Amino acid sequence: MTEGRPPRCSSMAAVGATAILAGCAGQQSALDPAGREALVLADLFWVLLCGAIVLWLLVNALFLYVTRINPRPLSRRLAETLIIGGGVVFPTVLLGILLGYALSIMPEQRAAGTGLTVRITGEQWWWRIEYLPEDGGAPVVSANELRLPKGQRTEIELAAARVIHSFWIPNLAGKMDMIPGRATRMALEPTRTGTFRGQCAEFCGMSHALMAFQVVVQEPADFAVWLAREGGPAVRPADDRAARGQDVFMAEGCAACHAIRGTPAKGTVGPDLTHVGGRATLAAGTLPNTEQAFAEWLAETDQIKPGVTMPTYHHLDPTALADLAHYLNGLH
Ligand code: HEC
Ligand SMILES: [Cu+2]
Repeated sequence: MTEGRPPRCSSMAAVGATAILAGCAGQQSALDPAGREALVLADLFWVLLCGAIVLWLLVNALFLYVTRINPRPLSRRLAETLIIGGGVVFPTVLLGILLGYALSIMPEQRAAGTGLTVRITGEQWWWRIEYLPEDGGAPVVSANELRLPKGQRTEIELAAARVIHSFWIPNLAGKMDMIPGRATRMALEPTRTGTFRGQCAEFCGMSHALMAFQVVVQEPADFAVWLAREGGPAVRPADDRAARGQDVFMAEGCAACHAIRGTPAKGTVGPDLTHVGGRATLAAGTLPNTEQAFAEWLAETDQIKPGVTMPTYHHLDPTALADLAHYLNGLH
Protein backbone atom coordinates (compact mmCIF):
# COMPACT_ATOMS: atom_id res chain seq x y z
CA MET A 1 0.00 0.00 0.00
CA THR A 2 1.37 3.39 -0.91
CA GLU A 3 -1.69 5.48 -0.17
CA GLY A 4 -0.97 8.54 1.88
CA ARG A 5 2.75 8.31 1.37
CA PRO A 6 4.55 10.78 -0.83
CA PRO A 7 5.34 9.29 -4.24
CA ARG A 8 8.81 7.80 -4.47
CA CYS A 9 11.46 9.49 -6.51
CA SER A 10 11.66 6.65 -9.02
CA SER A 11 7.92 6.63 -9.68
CA MET A 12 7.96 10.41 -10.07
CA ALA A 13 10.81 10.08 -12.55
CA ALA A 14 8.86 7.40 -14.43
CA VAL A 15 5.77 9.63 -14.60
CA GLY A 16 7.92 12.55 -15.72
CA ALA A 17 9.66 10.53 -18.43
CA THR A 18 6.32 9.16 -19.70
CA ALA A 19 4.88 12.67 -19.85
CA ILE A 20 7.91 13.98 -21.73
CA LEU A 21 7.93 11.07 -24.20
CA ALA A 22 4.16 11.32 -24.69
CA GLY A 23 4.72 14.98 -25.58
CA CYS A 24 6.99 13.84 -28.41
CA ALA A 25 4.24 11.89 -30.19
CA GLY A 26 1.20 13.38 -31.83
CA GLN A 27 -0.30 15.59 -34.49
CA GLN A 28 1.94 18.57 -33.95
CA SER A 29 5.35 17.22 -33.02
CA ALA A 30 8.66 17.57 -34.81
CA LEU A 31 9.77 14.41 -32.97
CA ASP A 32 7.04 12.27 -34.54
CA PRO A 33 8.17 12.81 -38.15
CA ALA A 34 5.91 11.94 -41.08
CA GLY A 35 7.83 13.72 -43.84
CA ARG A 36 11.27 13.54 -45.48
CA GLU A 37 12.50 16.87 -44.03
CA ALA A 38 11.09 16.18 -40.58
CA LEU A 39 12.87 12.80 -40.47
CA VAL A 40 16.21 14.44 -41.20
CA LEU A 41 15.53 17.22 -38.67
CA ALA A 42 14.53 14.74 -35.96
CA ASP A 43 17.79 12.85 -36.57
CA LEU A 44 19.71 16.12 -36.25
CA PHE A 45 17.91 16.82 -32.96
CA TRP A 46 18.75 13.40 -31.49
CA VAL A 47 22.39 13.57 -32.61
CA LEU A 48 22.80 17.01 -31.01
CA LEU A 49 20.97 15.92 -27.86
CA CYS A 50 23.11 12.80 -27.42
CA GLY A 51 26.26 14.83 -28.09
CA ALA A 52 25.20 17.40 -25.50
CA ILE A 53 24.50 14.70 -22.90
CA VAL A 54 27.89 13.01 -23.47
CA LEU A 55 29.68 16.36 -23.18
CA TRP A 56 27.75 17.28 -20.04
CA LEU A 57 28.67 13.96 -18.41
CA LEU A 58 32.30 14.37 -19.45
CA VAL A 59 32.63 17.90 -18.02
CA ASN A 60 30.94 16.88 -14.77
CA ALA A 61 33.14 13.80 -14.43
CA LEU A 62 36.22 15.98 -14.85
CA PHE A 63 34.86 18.46 -12.32
CA LEU A 64 34.20 15.68 -9.82
CA TYR A 65 37.65 14.25 -10.43
CA VAL A 66 39.54 17.47 -9.70
CA THR A 67 37.32 18.58 -6.77
CA ARG A 68 36.67 15.29 -4.95
CA ILE A 69 38.67 12.35 -6.21
CA ASN A 70 42.02 13.99 -6.81
CA PRO A 71 41.95 17.54 -5.38
CA ARG A 72 45.73 18.04 -5.51
CA PRO A 73 47.10 20.79 -7.79
CA LEU A 74 47.75 19.58 -11.34
CA SER A 75 51.19 19.73 -12.86
CA ARG A 76 51.68 22.69 -15.18
CA ARG A 77 52.07 20.38 -18.16
CA LEU A 78 48.81 18.50 -17.48
CA ALA A 79 46.94 21.76 -16.85
CA GLU A 80 48.14 23.19 -20.17
CA THR A 81 47.29 20.03 -22.03
CA LEU A 82 43.79 20.09 -20.53
CA ILE A 83 43.20 23.73 -21.43
CA ILE A 84 44.54 23.50 -24.98
CA GLY A 85 43.19 20.00 -25.65
CA GLY A 86 39.82 20.29 -23.90
CA GLY A 87 39.29 24.01 -24.42
CA VAL A 88 40.49 24.56 -28.00
CA VAL A 89 41.22 21.40 -29.99
CA PHE A 90 38.30 19.27 -28.84
CA PRO A 91 35.52 21.90 -29.33
CA THR A 92 36.97 22.99 -32.69
CA VAL A 93 37.03 19.44 -34.04
CA LEU A 94 33.63 18.54 -32.59
CA LEU A 95 31.88 21.73 -33.75
CA GLY A 96 33.55 21.31 -37.16
CA ILE A 97 32.11 17.80 -37.49
CA LEU A 98 28.64 18.95 -36.38
CA LEU A 99 28.75 21.89 -38.82
CA GLY A 100 29.70 19.52 -41.63
CA TYR A 101 26.80 17.22 -40.71
CA ALA A 102 24.30 20.09 -40.49
CA LEU A 103 25.46 21.57 -43.83
CA SER A 104 25.30 18.17 -45.50
CA ILE A 105 21.56 17.86 -44.84
CA MET A 106 20.73 21.34 -46.17
CA PRO A 107 20.60 20.68 -49.94
CA GLU A 108 17.93 18.05 -49.39
CA GLN A 109 15.88 20.54 -47.39
CA ARG A 110 15.92 22.97 -50.31
CA ALA A 111 15.22 20.48 -53.15
CA ALA A 112 12.31 21.53 -55.38
CA GLY A 113 8.98 19.73 -55.63
CA THR A 114 8.32 17.48 -58.57
CA GLY A 115 4.55 17.23 -58.97
CA LEU A 116 1.80 19.51 -57.87
CA THR A 117 2.38 23.09 -56.71
CA VAL A 118 0.31 24.63 -53.91
CA ARG A 119 0.25 28.38 -53.32
CA ILE A 120 -0.46 29.30 -49.70
CA THR A 121 -1.04 32.87 -48.54
CA GLY A 122 -1.04 33.97 -44.90
CA GLU A 123 -4.08 36.22 -44.30
CA GLN A 124 -5.53 37.85 -41.16
CA TRP A 125 -5.84 35.11 -39.57
CA TRP A 126 -6.43 32.31 -42.00
CA TRP A 127 -4.74 30.44 -44.83
CA ARG A 128 -5.64 30.94 -48.49
CA ILE A 129 -4.76 27.70 -50.30
CA GLU A 130 -4.62 27.30 -54.08
CA TYR A 131 -3.71 24.03 -55.82
CA LEU A 132 -2.07 24.80 -59.17
CA PRO A 133 -2.56 21.89 -61.55
CA GLU A 134 0.49 20.57 -63.42
CA ASP A 135 -1.17 21.18 -66.80
CA GLY A 136 -1.48 24.90 -66.07
CA GLY A 137 -5.28 24.84 -65.66
CA ALA A 138 -7.23 27.10 -63.31
CA PRO A 139 -6.20 26.84 -59.64
CA VAL A 140 -8.40 24.94 -57.21
CA VAL A 141 -9.16 27.46 -54.46
CA SER A 142 -9.59 26.30 -50.87
CA ALA A 143 -8.72 27.47 -47.35
CA ASN A 144 -7.61 26.42 -43.89
CA GLU A 145 -7.01 22.76 -44.68
CA LEU A 146 -4.12 21.43 -46.71
CA ARG A 147 -4.30 18.05 -48.40
CA LEU A 148 -1.21 16.34 -49.75
CA PRO A 149 -0.51 13.10 -51.62
CA LYS A 150 1.71 10.66 -49.73
CA GLY A 151 5.14 9.89 -51.22
CA GLN A 152 5.09 12.83 -53.63
CA ARG A 153 7.15 15.97 -53.31
CA THR A 154 4.71 18.89 -53.45
CA GLU A 155 6.13 22.33 -54.11
CA ILE A 156 4.72 24.95 -51.72
CA GLU A 157 4.81 28.64 -52.77
CA LEU A 158 4.41 30.92 -49.78
CA ALA A 159 3.11 34.49 -49.69
CA ALA A 160 1.63 36.88 -47.16
CA ALA A 161 -1.07 39.49 -47.59
CA ARG A 162 -0.05 42.16 -45.09
CA VAL A 163 2.30 41.06 -42.31
CA ILE A 164 4.87 38.32 -41.84
CA HIS A 165 3.53 34.87 -40.94
CA SER A 166 5.41 31.62 -40.66
CA PHE A 167 4.26 28.36 -42.16
CA TRP A 168 4.97 25.36 -39.96
CA ILE A 169 3.79 21.74 -39.99
CA PRO A 170 6.15 20.22 -37.38
CA ASN A 171 5.45 16.59 -38.36
CA LEU A 172 6.31 17.26 -42.01
CA ALA A 173 9.11 19.84 -42.19
CA GLY A 174 10.80 22.87 -40.67
CA LYS A 175 9.18 26.29 -40.75
CA MET A 176 9.38 28.94 -43.43
CA ASP A 177 8.47 32.62 -43.22
CA MET A 178 5.71 34.11 -45.39
CA ILE A 179 6.73 37.66 -46.26
CA PRO A 180 4.59 40.35 -47.97
CA GLY A 181 5.99 41.23 -51.37
CA ARG A 182 8.51 38.44 -51.40
CA ALA A 183 8.03 34.85 -52.55
CA THR A 184 9.39 32.10 -50.33
CA ARG A 185 9.06 28.38 -50.94
CA MET A 186 9.52 24.92 -49.57
CA ALA A 187 8.61 21.38 -50.58
CA LEU A 188 6.70 18.81 -48.56
CA GLU A 189 7.15 15.07 -49.01
CA PRO A 190 4.95 13.16 -46.55
CA THR A 191 6.01 9.59 -45.82
CA ARG A 192 2.78 8.32 -44.27
CA THR A 193 -0.92 9.07 -44.40
CA GLY A 194 -2.59 10.76 -41.46
CA THR A 195 -3.85 14.01 -40.05
CA PHE A 196 -1.45 16.62 -38.75
CA ARG A 197 -1.64 20.17 -37.49
CA GLY A 198 0.04 23.26 -38.81
CA GLN A 199 0.35 26.52 -36.93
CA CYS A 200 1.44 30.06 -37.74
CA ALA A 201 4.83 30.38 -36.05
CA GLU A 202 5.43 34.14 -36.30
CA PHE A 203 3.48 36.57 -34.15
CA CYS A 204 1.11 38.26 -36.60
CA GLY A 205 -1.40 40.12 -34.47
CA MET A 206 -4.06 39.65 -31.84
CA SER A 207 -5.40 36.29 -32.97
CA HIS A 208 -2.08 34.84 -34.09
CA ALA A 209 -2.51 31.84 -31.77
CA LEU A 210 -5.83 31.08 -33.51
CA MET A 211 -4.20 30.74 -36.93
CA ALA A 212 -3.78 27.01 -37.34
CA PHE A 213 -4.77 24.51 -40.01
CA GLN A 214 -5.35 20.84 -40.55
CA VAL A 215 -3.13 18.81 -42.86
CA VAL A 216 -4.49 15.60 -44.34
CA VAL A 217 -2.04 13.28 -46.09
CA GLN A 218 -3.77 10.80 -48.39
CA GLU A 219 -2.81 8.03 -50.79
CA PRO A 220 -2.23 9.66 -54.22
CA ALA A 221 -5.36 8.06 -55.74
CA ASP A 222 -7.58 9.29 -52.86
CA PHE A 223 -5.97 12.71 -53.09
CA ALA A 224 -6.72 12.93 -56.84
CA VAL A 225 -10.38 12.09 -56.19
CA TRP A 226 -10.55 14.71 -53.43
CA LEU A 227 -8.86 17.40 -55.57
CA ALA A 228 -11.24 16.83 -58.48
CA ARG A 229 -14.18 17.24 -56.09
CA GLU A 230 -12.66 20.28 -54.36
CA GLY A 231 -12.35 21.96 -57.76
CA GLY A 232 -16.01 21.37 -58.53
CA PRO A 233 -19.01 23.55 -57.62
CA ALA A 234 -20.84 23.44 -54.28
CA VAL A 235 -23.61 20.91 -53.71
CA ARG A 236 -27.15 22.26 -54.07
CA PRO A 237 -29.04 22.89 -50.81
CA ALA A 238 -30.22 19.43 -49.68
CA ASP A 239 -33.48 20.50 -48.03
CA ASP A 240 -35.78 23.49 -47.42
CA ARG A 241 -33.84 24.67 -44.39
CA ALA A 242 -30.59 24.66 -46.39
CA ALA A 243 -32.33 26.53 -49.23
CA ARG A 244 -33.53 29.17 -46.75
CA GLY A 245 -30.02 29.31 -45.31
CA GLN A 246 -28.65 30.02 -48.78
CA ASP A 247 -31.16 32.87 -49.15
CA VAL A 248 -29.95 34.35 -45.85
CA PHE A 249 -26.34 34.05 -47.09
CA MET A 250 -27.16 36.03 -50.25
CA ALA A 251 -29.35 38.58 -48.43
CA GLU A 252 -26.83 39.34 -45.66
CA GLY A 253 -24.01 40.31 -48.01
CA CYS A 254 -21.73 37.39 -47.12
CA ALA A 255 -21.04 37.07 -50.86
CA ALA A 256 -19.10 40.34 -50.81
CA CYS A 257 -16.29 38.50 -49.04
CA HIS A 258 -16.91 34.81 -49.64
CA ALA A 259 -17.17 32.66 -52.76
CA ILE A 260 -19.37 29.60 -53.09
CA ARG A 261 -18.76 28.23 -56.58
CA GLY A 262 -21.97 27.41 -58.44
CA THR A 263 -23.79 30.36 -56.79
CA PRO A 264 -23.54 34.12 -57.41
CA ALA A 265 -21.19 34.43 -54.39
CA LYS A 266 -17.77 35.38 -55.75
CA GLY A 267 -16.05 37.34 -52.95
CA THR A 268 -12.35 36.77 -52.37
CA VAL A 269 -11.74 38.77 -49.17
CA GLY A 270 -12.42 35.79 -46.88
CA PRO A 271 -11.98 32.02 -47.18
CA ASP A 272 -13.62 30.18 -50.09
CA LEU A 273 -16.70 28.43 -48.65
CA THR A 274 -17.54 26.13 -51.59
CA HIS A 275 -16.70 23.01 -49.55
CA VAL A 276 -16.44 24.52 -46.07
CA GLY A 277 -18.58 21.76 -44.51
CA GLY A 278 -16.05 19.18 -45.68
CA ARG A 279 -13.19 20.60 -43.63
CA ALA A 280 -12.43 19.25 -40.17
CA THR A 281 -12.28 22.63 -38.46
CA LEU A 282 -13.71 26.12 -38.78
CA ALA A 283 -11.98 29.50 -38.79
CA ALA A 284 -8.41 28.20 -39.16
CA GLY A 285 -8.44 25.43 -36.57
CA THR A 286 -10.43 27.44 -34.01
CA LEU A 287 -13.74 25.52 -33.83
CA PRO A 288 -14.91 22.01 -34.73
CA ASN A 289 -16.90 21.75 -37.95
CA THR A 290 -20.42 21.32 -36.60
CA GLU A 291 -23.72 23.10 -37.29
CA GLN A 292 -23.62 24.44 -33.74
CA ALA A 293 -20.11 25.85 -34.25
CA PHE A 294 -21.14 27.62 -37.50
CA ALA A 295 -23.94 29.35 -35.57
CA GLU A 296 -21.53 30.32 -32.76
CA TRP A 297 -19.00 31.65 -35.26
CA LEU A 298 -21.59 33.89 -36.94
CA ALA A 299 -23.05 35.19 -33.67
CA GLU A 300 -19.82 35.73 -31.73
CA THR A 301 -17.21 36.22 -34.45
CA ASP A 302 -15.10 38.87 -32.72
CA GLN A 303 -15.33 37.17 -29.33
CA ILE A 304 -14.07 33.90 -30.79
CA LYS A 305 -11.33 35.64 -32.82
CA PRO A 306 -10.50 39.11 -31.46
CA GLY A 307 -9.60 41.57 -34.21
CA VAL A 308 -11.14 39.46 -36.98
CA THR A 309 -12.00 41.30 -40.22
CA MET A 310 -15.34 39.53 -40.60
CA PRO A 311 -18.34 41.38 -39.09
CA THR A 312 -20.38 39.70 -36.34
CA TYR A 313 -23.94 38.66 -37.23
CA HIS A 314 -25.46 38.56 -33.73
CA HIS A 315 -28.42 40.60 -35.03
CA LEU A 316 -29.69 37.68 -37.13
CA ASP A 317 -32.82 36.06 -35.70
CA PRO A 318 -32.23 32.57 -34.27
CA THR A 319 -34.12 30.76 -37.05
CA ALA A 320 -32.24 32.53 -39.83
CA LEU A 321 -28.97 31.84 -38.02
CA ALA A 322 -29.79 28.15 -37.60
CA ASP A 323 -30.79 27.81 -41.27
CA LEU A 324 -27.61 29.55 -42.39
CA ALA A 325 -25.48 27.28 -40.16
CA HIS A 326 -27.33 24.24 -41.53
CA TYR A 327 -26.68 25.35 -45.12
CA LEU A 328 -22.96 26.01 -44.56
CA ASN A 329 -22.39 22.77 -42.66
CA GLY A 330 -23.95 20.88 -45.59
CA LEU A 331 -21.45 22.32 -48.13
CA HIS A 332 -19.29 19.21 -48.37
C1 HEC B 1 -15.94 41.81 -44.70
C2 HEC B 1 -15.76 40.50 -45.24
C3 HEC B 1 -16.62 39.37 -44.69
C4 HEC B 1 -17.99 39.28 -44.65
C5 HEC B 1 -19.02 40.32 -45.07
C6 HEC B 1 -18.29 37.96 -44.14
N1 HEC B 1 -17.13 37.29 -43.87
FE1 HEC B 1 -16.97 35.37 -43.23
N2 HEC B 1 -14.97 35.55 -43.10
C7 HEC B 1 -14.25 36.67 -43.46
C8 HEC B 1 -12.88 36.49 -43.10
C9 HEC B 1 -11.74 37.45 -43.32
C10 HEC B 1 -12.80 35.19 -42.52
C11 HEC B 1 -11.56 34.54 -41.92
C12 HEC B 1 -11.54 34.80 -40.46
C13 HEC B 1 -10.45 34.12 -39.71
O1 HEC B 1 -10.46 32.88 -39.63
O2 HEC B 1 -9.59 34.82 -39.17
C14 HEC B 1 -14.13 34.64 -42.54
C15 HEC B 1 -14.46 33.36 -42.11
C16 HEC B 1 -15.68 32.77 -42.29
C17 HEC B 1 -15.98 31.38 -42.06
C18 HEC B 1 -14.97 30.30 -41.66
C19 HEC B 1 -14.37 29.73 -42.93
C20 HEC B 1 -13.38 28.62 -42.75
O3 HEC B 1 -12.65 28.31 -43.69
O4 HEC B 1 -13.31 28.02 -41.68
C21 HEC B 1 -17.30 31.21 -42.32
C22 HEC B 1 -18.08 29.91 -42.25
C23 HEC B 1 -17.83 32.49 -42.70
N3 HEC B 1 -16.83 33.42 -42.68
C24 HEC B 1 -19.14 32.70 -43.03
C25 HEC B 1 -19.67 33.98 -43.30
C26 HEC B 1 -21.09 34.24 -43.48
C27 HEC B 1 -22.17 33.19 -43.43
C28 HEC B 1 -21.21 35.57 -43.70
C29 HEC B 1 -22.49 36.37 -43.87
C30 HEC B 1 -23.49 36.20 -42.83
C31 HEC B 1 -19.87 36.14 -43.70
N4 HEC B 1 -18.98 35.14 -43.44
C32 HEC B 1 -19.56 37.47 -43.95
C33 HEC B 1 -14.74 37.81 -44.06
C34 HEC B 1 -16.09 38.11 -44.20
CU1 LIG C 1 0.07 34.36 -38.78
